[in-house]
Amino acid sequence: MVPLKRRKVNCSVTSDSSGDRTSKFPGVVIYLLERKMGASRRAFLTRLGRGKGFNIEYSLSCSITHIVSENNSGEEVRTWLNLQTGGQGREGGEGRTARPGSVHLLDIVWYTESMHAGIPVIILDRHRLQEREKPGLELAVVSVPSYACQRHTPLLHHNITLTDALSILAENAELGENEGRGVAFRRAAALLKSLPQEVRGAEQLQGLPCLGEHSLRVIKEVLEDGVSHEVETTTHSEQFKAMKALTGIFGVGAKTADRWFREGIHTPSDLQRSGHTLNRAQRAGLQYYDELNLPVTKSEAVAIGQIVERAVHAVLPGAEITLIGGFRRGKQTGHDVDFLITHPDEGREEGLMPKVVSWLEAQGFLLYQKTTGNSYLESKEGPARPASNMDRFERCFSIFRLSADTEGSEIQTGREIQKEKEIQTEDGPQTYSPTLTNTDPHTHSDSPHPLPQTLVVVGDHAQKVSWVLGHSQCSGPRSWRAVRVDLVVSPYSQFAFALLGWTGSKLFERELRRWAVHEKAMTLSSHALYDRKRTQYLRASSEEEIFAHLGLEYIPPCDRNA
Ligand code: 8GT
Ligand code: MN
Repeated sequence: MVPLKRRKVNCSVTSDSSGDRTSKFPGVVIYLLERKMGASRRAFLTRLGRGKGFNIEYSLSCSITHIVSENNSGEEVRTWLNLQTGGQGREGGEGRTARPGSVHLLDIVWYTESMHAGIPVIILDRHRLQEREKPGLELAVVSVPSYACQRHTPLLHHNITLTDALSILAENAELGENEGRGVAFRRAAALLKSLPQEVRGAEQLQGLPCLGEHSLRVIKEVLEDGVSHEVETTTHSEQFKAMKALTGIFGVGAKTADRWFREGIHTPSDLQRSGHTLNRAQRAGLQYYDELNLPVTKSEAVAIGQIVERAVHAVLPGAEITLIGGFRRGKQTGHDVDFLITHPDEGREEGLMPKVVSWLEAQGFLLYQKTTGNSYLESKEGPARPASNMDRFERCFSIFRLSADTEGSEIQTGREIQKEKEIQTEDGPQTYSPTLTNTDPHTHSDSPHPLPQTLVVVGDHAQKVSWVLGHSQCSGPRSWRAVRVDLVVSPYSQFAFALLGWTGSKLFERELRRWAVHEKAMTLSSHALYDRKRTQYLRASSEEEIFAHLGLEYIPPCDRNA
């Protein structure tokens, strides 16, 4: 409440004031709220009060000091007051309305006790209007830390409708290459994901960090109307739809998509017809467009993991393979599958990727791959290098060819697969030769060439796959699908940093780096942690140690879904 002395004294009174000069209690100007009280009771109580020397006004004015109501919650009275005062009330100036927040909002109990006592009684807590609790709406949120890396953010949370709305606006900002705006929406969404309960009213958000003006506006709109006008407009906009469709092509970023959009290309089919020269990644992206936009299931990820394990162990026994990215955070589906590979004898991992890729290619598992070498040199790059998402590990961006066993959903073991191959390949395993023509992105995927009946999983993918591009060449359900797979090789000494950096979520990682720089004067990357004050690298062999170096509580992967 604004202290009385700060309030203007000379504002005009518009009421039928009973003449406060005769009031026995200057400084106490009462307004009885008719809402729920009724006109006749209000008139009776007014007469009663005035008879006892109280100043009771019939109209709202800036001189009102006490608003008394019956059967209303504080929230209801504030809402009502806001409506009367055009949203914020005015103090002084035209001086016609009370200013919400600057008066005592009191229950009728205070009034009747004052009548009884013949003087305005001291205001106690029980006299103040209570906030009505909506069922199950106790606000358990006391304080929420402002960095997402300080919070537990589970996969399943309570505010899906709100976070979906904010995510669309974030995505739209990112597609428009407005990174700052995108991050602001992502931070707001991440905050909502970390709340222990559903937000049902904007008043619950008071005092929470990360909620900018724009995000709050969207949240309020969704809470009140069920939808946000801006979100609706965005999702229906041609540009947003086209940008999503075009960046959904593997190898196509926002810049390229925007250029194409301006040329009138809105869909992958438009692009295919346009005759644009595409790079190798984009050609593969276009060819497997529909499949790569189908979510990858956990069982498919596990199946791919088995293939990767076989490949890696075939060329470097003892190497360790870890499923990273969203699946490590507990997601049941993903847009790709990410693996981190290392070997306990540091140095043994060098040059591993080309060998793994050769093995996979020879077995017909790869539809596309691009390998980049390790370009990280700690001494040269570490401290000087800004915190960044991009790292320099030996890395392979690929598209796997995952076979589906339409008969069942059992994932076969390596030995079973080998056995199956022996049975199915007439000439036995020695002469077995996967059809490499299938790895050429120019050929269509349902090539009649014999394919290795290698793995694996499945379920109903074969039925679900209905790729638009090249559809005419498909003659029925296919026994395999294309899956985006990222392989990363890390030296053992950097493994914990790589694991932390590649587990995500992207926002969680960004927040970790922001925390490191701003709160700890440290630089964190997927390779190392550098302490700028002590001018030294901080070693770690586990994620727990990195959190400890950063002065953060350890957050397990399943709670990094910011
Ligand atoms: P998903 O289910 O959509 O695949 O979700 P995800 O698994 O969380 O996302 P992702 O795009 O596959 O990225 C996995 C994690 O690797 C992210 O947290 C990302 O920040 C991290 N990451 C790095 N370095 C790089 C990099 O150079 N490129 C990409 N794309 N991600 C990187 O640490
Ligand atoms: Mn991923």
